[in-house]
Amino acid sequence: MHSTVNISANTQYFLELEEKYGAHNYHPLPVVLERGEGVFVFDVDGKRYYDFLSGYSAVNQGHCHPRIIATLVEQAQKLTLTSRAFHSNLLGEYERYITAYFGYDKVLPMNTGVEAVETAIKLARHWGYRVKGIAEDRAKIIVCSNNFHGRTTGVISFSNDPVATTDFGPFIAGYEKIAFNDLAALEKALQDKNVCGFLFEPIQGEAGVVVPDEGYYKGVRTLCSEYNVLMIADEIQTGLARTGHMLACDAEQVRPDILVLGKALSGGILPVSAVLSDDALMMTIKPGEHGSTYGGNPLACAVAMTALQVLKDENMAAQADAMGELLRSELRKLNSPFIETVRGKGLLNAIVIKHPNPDAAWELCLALKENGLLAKPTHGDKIRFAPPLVINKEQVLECVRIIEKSLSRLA
Ligand code: IF1
Repeated sequence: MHSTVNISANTQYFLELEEKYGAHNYHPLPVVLERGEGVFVFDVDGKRYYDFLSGYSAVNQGHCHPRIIATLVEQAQKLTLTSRAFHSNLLGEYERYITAYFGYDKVLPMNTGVEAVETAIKLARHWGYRVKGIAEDRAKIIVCSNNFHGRTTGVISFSNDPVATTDFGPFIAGYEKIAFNDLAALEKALQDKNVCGFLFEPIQGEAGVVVPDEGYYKGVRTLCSEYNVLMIADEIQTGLARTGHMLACDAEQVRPDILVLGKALSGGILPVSAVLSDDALMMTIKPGEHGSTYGGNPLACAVAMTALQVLKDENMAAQADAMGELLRSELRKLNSPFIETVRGKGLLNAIVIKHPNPDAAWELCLALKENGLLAKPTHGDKIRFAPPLVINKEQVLECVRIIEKSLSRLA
């Protein structure tokens, strides 16, 4: 069942450059992309692919969305960076826009996702000491096993993935892991009065798109309120229309105390992340206690406003919901002996491959690539299917045909 991988000399040239000059901290598919448009990306030989990864959900709005690019170009010609030593005419506008959009008093702008997670942790600890009254250095944050929140030494301190942590210690104390989707475990952990926050992904992405039971978000909300602990939702991957709602927590009308956003906040154009909360929390942070050179830069502010507006104007949450339902039902109809599970919400989906060959998921992704669809395996046997939210019905059906054809290569 070996997929023949066609690699042109042109492609090979770029693969070798990266191999020779870049750190080997990734194992990408052998495809070299040079252009993107909507749901499609094009390689250096001009071959077109459906993008079923969307930059790990950063490109929800579709590649090179014309309105977002127009904003980028326009603002780039005016002003890109002031640092936070000075004000800009866009920061306040953006802050008003995004706080109204999500319904919070304040926002703290950062760049990458993991920086926003670090920010949320610092905010929760500050609140723990300055409002809740936890004794110095005793604050604790509850997290879930198999979490993925990024790759700083701080954030990997509470990872249980040996690949992410081995030989990167020593780690930071103050975290307790509980099972995901387990309200009893959460209530037990909340008995400790030093707990200031519960940090979780509404759907676990890296773990293989693990969707919790209905009622989990409501249960988390109730318990966090009852025990005076901050509910911290990392919606970096699940937010911004990806799961069929603007935020995954919206599915249960639940409002976290701290909302963490990234990825699609710029539509895949710049690293833009944000932490939102109300004054009681955010006002515990004083000048000099936190920040970032690029955080809240005018280019990011302009791009993020358009990226958010596009999500609403193009009804992307409803689109993700409808196309997700279609994709999952069509995949289930394939009745493939090699697909053990089809799961997900909206357009954040995964299949679990069942095959005697442990490399089957990788082989399938190579076959998908040959047939014009890009997806990447995770943890050996899972493949994420998360196209840009602008995908339409005919395209979903075409993609399912590509998947069906590629599955036949596993036989
Ligand atoms: C990579 C995974 C996805 C995230 C959540 C924070 C971050 C991420 C819920 C950090 C980042 C990425 C990073 C990317 C792979 C990817 C990923 F497979 F690793 F888990 F999407 F599912 N919180 N997720 O998912 O954001 O600092 O990267 O901007 O290559 O590491 P970042």
